[in-house]
Amino acid sequence: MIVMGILNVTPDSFADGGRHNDFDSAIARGLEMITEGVDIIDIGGESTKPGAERVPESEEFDRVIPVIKELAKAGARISIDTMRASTAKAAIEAGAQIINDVSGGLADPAMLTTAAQLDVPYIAMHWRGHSKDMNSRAHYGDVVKDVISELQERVSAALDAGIKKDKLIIDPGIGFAKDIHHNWEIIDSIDQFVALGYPVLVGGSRKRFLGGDNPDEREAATIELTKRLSTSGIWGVRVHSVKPHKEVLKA
Ligand code: PMM
Repeated sequence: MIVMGILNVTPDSFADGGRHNDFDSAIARGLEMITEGVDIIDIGGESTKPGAERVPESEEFDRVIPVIKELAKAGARISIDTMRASTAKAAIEAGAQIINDVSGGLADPAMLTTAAQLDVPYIAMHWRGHSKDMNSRAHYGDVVKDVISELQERVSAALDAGIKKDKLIIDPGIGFAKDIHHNWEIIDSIDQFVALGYPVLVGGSRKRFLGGDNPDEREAATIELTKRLSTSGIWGVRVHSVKPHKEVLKA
């Protein structure tokens, strides 16, 4: 199972603040993840936390592209966490190899065709709308069935746009338009997502459903989650801390 390390290049991600510091801190953390044995570094410039406002395209671009260039030079395998086709294209040209689109092609009508043209792996996550008001969309009949059926629609759209079947990765979108119970039901039924026949990525790291008021308090639960998922047949986990997850997977 692969470990995807999260590198959010957003002003609130690093304690010091300020553009130059963000760049330096991001590179330092990226290099650290490489020494920790990360398989993929997921670089994003737009927060998708519940309630988050959108970041202008130029701002997103300025945050991620220099970091991608630098870490690609260091030999990292990089995914670009973006909902924008333009950012995805620039990121791939700068050295990223995978597109991670939390909207599964819904946020930008050009995304799926762009991913098909670039011919790189494309991660399609289950998504019901932008973070600003996504919690109001957390209504399901049967959450597992509904999320699978909505993901299957995104898979069909991706294939129709020309993305090759062997380039598609799916993600149930833990925490995106889902309450605590929805998230746990999905984790409990993750085999049904694996059964769809595509590699499955799970991004539960430090999210609210793991309990605790502070994301840092959720680290132990995140590691337990990885342990539990390690026998589920999923392809990978998207996590903040790399080393403990690598260790759990080796054990
Ligand atoms: N979660 C976040 C951002 N990007 N990408 C994928 N594929 N799956 C996720 O669950 C996911 C993601 C938000 O989490 P963060 O704010 O901790 O990065």
